[in-house]
Amino acid sequence: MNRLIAPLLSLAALAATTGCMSPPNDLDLALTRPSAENKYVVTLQPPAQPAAINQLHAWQVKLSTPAGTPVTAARIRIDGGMPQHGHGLPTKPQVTRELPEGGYLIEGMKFSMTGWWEIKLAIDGPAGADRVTFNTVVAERGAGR
Ligand SMILES: [Cu+2]
Repeated sequence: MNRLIAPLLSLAALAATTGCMSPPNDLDLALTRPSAENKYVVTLQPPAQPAAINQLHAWQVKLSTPAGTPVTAARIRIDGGMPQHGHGLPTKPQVTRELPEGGYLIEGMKFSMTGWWEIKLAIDGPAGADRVTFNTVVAERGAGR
């Protein structure tokens, strides 16, 4: 193992425990990901306009098998929060409608502050239960990203 890694890791740990909580630089913001056990491929679709802080917004999920076949009639529970702050989502978003082609509408999403949020989906479908976590960075409105 490289001898440089240990000091670098402790520096990173120090940075994580001191006040400034900017999101990690290597945060994976991919919106299409395999689920943890590779049972599904999940695409998360943010609202077309980035939502303002403390405003409700709707997201969409597309669910398919690893081979690309749309997965319908799955149950999806939504959880999440801010790992750097130790709190969850301020609301309880839910899938309110199934859309064509393995799509699902999530309503009731809200971000109460800027920064790094995790969006966690627990999926129960034909291939069994699995889960996936997405990262999203909420910026001040108009600040980009
Ligand atoms: Cu927070």
